[in-house]
Amino acid sequence: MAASPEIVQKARELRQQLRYHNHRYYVLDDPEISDDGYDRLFRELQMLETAHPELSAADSPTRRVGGEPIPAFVSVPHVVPMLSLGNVFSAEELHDFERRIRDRLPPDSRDIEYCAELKLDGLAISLIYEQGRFIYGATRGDGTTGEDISHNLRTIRNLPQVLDFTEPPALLEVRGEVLMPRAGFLRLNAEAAAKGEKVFANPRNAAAGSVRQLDPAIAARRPLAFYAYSVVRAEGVNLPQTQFEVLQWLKSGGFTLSDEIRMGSGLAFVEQFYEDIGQRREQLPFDIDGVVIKVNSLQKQQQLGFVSREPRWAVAWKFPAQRAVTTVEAVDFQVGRTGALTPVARLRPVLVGGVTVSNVTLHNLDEIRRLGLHVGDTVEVMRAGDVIPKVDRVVSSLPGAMPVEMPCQCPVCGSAIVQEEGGVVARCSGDYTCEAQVQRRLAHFVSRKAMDIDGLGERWLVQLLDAGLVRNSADLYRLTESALLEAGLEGMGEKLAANIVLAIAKSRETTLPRFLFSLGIRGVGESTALSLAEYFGDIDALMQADVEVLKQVPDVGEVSAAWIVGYFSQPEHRELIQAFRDAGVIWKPVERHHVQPLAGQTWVLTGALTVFSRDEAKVRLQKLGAKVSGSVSKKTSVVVAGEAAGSKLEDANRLGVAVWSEEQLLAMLREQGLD
Ligand code: 5U1
Repeated sequence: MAASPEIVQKARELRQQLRYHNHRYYVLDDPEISDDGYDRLFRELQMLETAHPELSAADSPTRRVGGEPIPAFVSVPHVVPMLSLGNVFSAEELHDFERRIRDRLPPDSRDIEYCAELKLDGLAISLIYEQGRFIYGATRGDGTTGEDISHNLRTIRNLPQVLDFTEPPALLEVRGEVLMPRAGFLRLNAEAAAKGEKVFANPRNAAAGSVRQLDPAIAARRPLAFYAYSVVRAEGVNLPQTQFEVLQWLKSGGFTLSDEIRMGSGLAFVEQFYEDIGQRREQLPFDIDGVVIKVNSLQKQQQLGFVSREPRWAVAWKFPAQRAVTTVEAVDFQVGRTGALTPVARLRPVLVGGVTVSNVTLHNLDEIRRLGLHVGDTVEVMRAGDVIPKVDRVVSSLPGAMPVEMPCQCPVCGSAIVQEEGGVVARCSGDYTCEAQVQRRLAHFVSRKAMDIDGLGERWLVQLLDAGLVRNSADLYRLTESALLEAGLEGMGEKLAANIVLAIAKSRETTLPRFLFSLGIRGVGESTALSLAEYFGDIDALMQADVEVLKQVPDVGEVSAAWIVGYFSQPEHRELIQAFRDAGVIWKPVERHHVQPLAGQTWVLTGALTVFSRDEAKVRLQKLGAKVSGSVSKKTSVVVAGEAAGSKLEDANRLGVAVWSEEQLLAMLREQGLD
């Protein structure tokens, strides 16, 4: 039976009430009704929607409990790249920022109006709406491609599923931050601790961990909130002319904004905002790590444009690093996947900016010498925003404090330690007999940029190794659900086992660059793996290459060429590659640039580029056969001069070398299909 107008109205009211109480609970952490009261409203709406399915709107709060788990994350390209923000750390640097803006704007527009916002310490995401309906949302990823996390975003209570505009834009792309308000984070951690589960280090990690779940039911239980901060695409609507007004427009469409958004002219206004927020930072409902200052006029923003993947018209003014003093109780040595030993200071636990810090990496012996650090020293630890905490300085040493010595034997396997690279790097010689190296290699193999096997964290890898189910990465492809279940691994269940086996199976079809990177060959990072794949086209040719041939590959020098040859000359590595093939690991043919229109040419990149970083432009030029050099000579074919190009541009002009703008470079790359 169709719902009567009264029932339709009742359902609408219930939805509005539930949205309001969600906002009070999850965003403001200031609930007005009891949990029971909320449940009653929720059940009443659920009953109406069950009796009258036509009432069950896609944006109903009853839909926010999480749907089916997804099998894996899907990559989505960002039509407008997700850029990062430049940082300033002082009023002087802020003045430099404004000076750079003034130099680029016409003299009649010198009085700059700013929109001042909070720098939220969450996870940047992008949301797409069509005709006012939420279609999908993605993480930032590398700025060009992110991951579709729509299934989790649909569970966030204050993220609008349907926009409140009477005439919604045909297309709208909104950017903002997913975060976990502090109160919800403390509650979540208290519940986890009571159950003996792992707690999150800080709200940012908790938010990031929640939206990167395959199962949306998990995100639905986490107190997440979304705060919008910009519109990057809007079709079928006339946007207001300023950032401040755009934000108010977003609010009218149903998005949550922080209450701390101000508009004003001149740097005195900005400095006042920074001081004010800095003083009230602890009272805000969520963590922030600074303020964001944006030129308010969208027209001026357009005039100013971008440089080195950062807008010229906006900057983050970060709060100073937070500091605390504690003592070094011990210095241990961790063994990495290539055997390198990293000293780690074990500290008396101390709170630094809301996070308990008890271990910090000391990187290498040089760093220990630079700090003059001993066991037992009192040290100052600092942490800036999401930056990993570090020991900043030694405050005092006790007389006779123990100097830190590099061990002679591996702390894990007992093999001899060898000193390399001028005594800075110490390495365990145990190789495959060292459990730590084997475990770290496996962790690298499954990691996102390598074979991207989701759900196989260190917790499982340790257990798989301990149970003897795997000895190397190829063994992963022999794992079965029954083997995982029968091995009695702690916390393993049928669903998890099925997910792990599925994720491993999915990774079988990969690309050659990913596969080469996943092998963990010394000197073969992501970009070298790509260069090797493109140069050789298949792994057999690479395995046969000698040092001289390898040196021809862009990015490969004498030392890494020797490491690559060394790797493939070991029989166990050749057997490993065969084991992958036997297990059905395959890669698509590599798109090789057979036609190398720039072969024989030498290019120089100088100044800042706006669309690609210099490294990205370099890889593309190399694909087209060019050699990319750091200095200009008569033999240079082209100098690409970006923003603020200096002496190299002068050299090019003096020597009569062709000078290209970034636009010319982009047009050429576009023609070659490399944009
Ligand atoms: N409030 C705010 N945070 N935030 C972060 N605005 C803002 N804008 C950003 C970022 C990364 O970027 C655009 C200006 C590019």
